[in-house]
Amino acid sequence: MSLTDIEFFKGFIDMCDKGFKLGWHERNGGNLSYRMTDEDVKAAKDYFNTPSEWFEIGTTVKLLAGEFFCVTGSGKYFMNVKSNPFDSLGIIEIDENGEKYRIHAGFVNGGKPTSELPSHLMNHEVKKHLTEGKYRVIYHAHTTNIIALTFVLPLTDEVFTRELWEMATECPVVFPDGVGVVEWMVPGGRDIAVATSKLMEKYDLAIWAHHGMFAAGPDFDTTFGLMHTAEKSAEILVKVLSMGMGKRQTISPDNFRDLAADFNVKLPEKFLYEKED
Ligand code: 2HA
Ligand code: ZN
Repeated sequence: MSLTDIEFFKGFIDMCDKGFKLGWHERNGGNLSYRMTDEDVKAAKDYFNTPSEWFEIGTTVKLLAGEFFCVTGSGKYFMNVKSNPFDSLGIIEIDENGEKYRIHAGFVNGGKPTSELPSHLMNHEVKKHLTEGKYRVIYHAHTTNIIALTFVLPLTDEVFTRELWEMATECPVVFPDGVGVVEWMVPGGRDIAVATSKLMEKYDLAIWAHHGMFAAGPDFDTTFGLMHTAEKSAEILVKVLSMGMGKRQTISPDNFRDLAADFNVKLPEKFLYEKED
């Protein structure tokens, strides 16, 4: 037996591999974190090493004190997660003040958690609070078509949400709250983490202009599916725009209202604005 026989660890590796195969993780691009359940910790504990010293997170996440996370490593490649998980991934524990972490497993060659750890943990903190502990996964990917769109569309929640919704009927059902947008910022630090976690109070998806996307969800499949759905929609929009003729027809605000009624979802009216031709 090893960590790789435990369900959450298998699911984590599998998700990294799926993202890599879709082309979202060039080199060391992207990162993933999972907030472990008590059962996960119990099962994984047998394979823990002597813990490392405590390191600063770079922000405070009081609500996550004492929690354990599985996270991808800084500078590690998603391409290698499946073949070399213990080099690419690690399990960390947050201290009692929510300010430091220590490593219990993985990162066998002296690695450390993703450079985006502050964003991951601040997003986890928001989602843990708002979903009463239901959400456990935060995923950052360099989704090609979403990134391309951040060069041509206005960087507003309203425009990105509406355009993505229009490109695939399932989108308003999959992300009825919409998607938030952070204008370009230096990655890896607390400022971008604060901006992203603010958006996570309203949405499960946040776009980082000219960089990628963050998705949040209760489990691996739902979170990956959300990223995949938004990126697929962005791909359709890139194709539509590339044809150079504009849209001849599309899904109208009233169509969305009908869909919302039938599918029992609430679509905020701020995304159903009238457009000028
Ligand atoms: O881990 O994706 O945003 C590399 C990145 C930084
Ligand atoms: Zn990135």
